[in-house]
Amino acid sequence: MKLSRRHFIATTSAFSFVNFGTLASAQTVRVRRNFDTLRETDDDLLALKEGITQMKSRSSTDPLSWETQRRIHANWDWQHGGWRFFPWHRVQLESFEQIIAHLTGHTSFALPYWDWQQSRFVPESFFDTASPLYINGRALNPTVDVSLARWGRQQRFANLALDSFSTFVGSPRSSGRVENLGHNLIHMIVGGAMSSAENATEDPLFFLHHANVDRVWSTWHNNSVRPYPSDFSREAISGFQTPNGPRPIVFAGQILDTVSMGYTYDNPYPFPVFSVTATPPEGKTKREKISARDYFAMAKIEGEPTELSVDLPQEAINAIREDFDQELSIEATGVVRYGLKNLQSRVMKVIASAPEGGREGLPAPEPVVLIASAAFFHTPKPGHENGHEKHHDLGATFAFGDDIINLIGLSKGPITLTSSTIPGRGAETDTKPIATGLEFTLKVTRSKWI
Ligand SMILES: [Cu+2]
Repeated sequence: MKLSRRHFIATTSAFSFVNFGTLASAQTVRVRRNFDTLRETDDDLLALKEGITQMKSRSSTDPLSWETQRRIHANWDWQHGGWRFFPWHRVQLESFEQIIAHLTGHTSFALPYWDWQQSRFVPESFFDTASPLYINGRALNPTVDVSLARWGRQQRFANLALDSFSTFVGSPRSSGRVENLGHNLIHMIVGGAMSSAENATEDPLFFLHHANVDRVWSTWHNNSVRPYPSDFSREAISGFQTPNGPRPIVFAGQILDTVSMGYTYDNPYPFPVFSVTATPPEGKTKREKISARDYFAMAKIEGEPTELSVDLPQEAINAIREDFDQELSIEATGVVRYGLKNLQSRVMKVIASAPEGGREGLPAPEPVVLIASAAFFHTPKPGHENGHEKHHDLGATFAFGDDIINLIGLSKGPITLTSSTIPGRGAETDTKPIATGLEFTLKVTRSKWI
């Protein structure tokens, strides 16, 4: 296995790491494979089942037990709702792999992944009640198509291959698209233990789901060089158990490439990529940027609202309506936030709409859904709501671009972003969570064909 240049950059960045602890050397790269391609007699599948059985038979206080896995994940360490999501779970899965390898003697064990983008259905063997992969209480059954969580259905969800760091990974305290749209929705659709952060790892499917999430990150990372903020690289991940005892601290910057953790994937994640290149007019070949302007706006909060609204800046809208052709492009990143109280089993949603309707007597254009993110978080323990690290709300990052130019161009009056929450299965319907933030940064770029 040849080390890529990226790998070299990633592991030799500006700050120094304490040590590489148990990180594997590049000579022993294991391959994580698609669960659907495994046969019943494959070593990885046999070891997975055998290892889970052994972990379950260990006492709950044993560091290598199944219950210890649950406790580690239940412990709030900002592993959800922010950019620690990817590195935290990467270390979690690799520690889990070490335990399975140790307990079963299958030292090259690589965790299979469940590709919910292509497979769409949970593999049948997870519903065999005699299998260690089974758990009672899931909401879905083998016939439920999880395509609801697929990104390929809408262009907005499918530009992941082009997404910036903040859109894809998120910020320290707001989740990115992969967590919102891929990860959270699958947790909710699978249901049962999977629907809460406290119990999720009790379902063996958790590990295969997260292996696919990890594969998505790996694919995005390998697609092109993307700068990671240095604060992200310095995120310290700890709290895991390995066969050799507690795992030493790992920094996110050390594990940007899976090879540094000793594994890779059989195939990259199949990003759906839409071509959005406009056709140039006769005789022109490319667009030249003339100017770009940034706008920032945030919703005013009064009292305890359950919905928030904020308008796109009128100046930006006017510019787009005047030049409703190919000369403008827009790009925006925003964050929506809600208090945790009553948020369980709800979906945070932001829509863009034109409340005054269509221009020149046209019907009002359809509102555009900018995000619909299932809330997946850790419930604060009673009495710990005001702990030193308060996590009283949950934020999700959303993005929009040229896809709402039609909404702007075909309507009159303001364009309003509105946040709300919609109840999912098992949600309280008479008590709504409190909105704590809605804001965005918008860049309008003017260009001409040359
Ligand atoms: Cu998790």
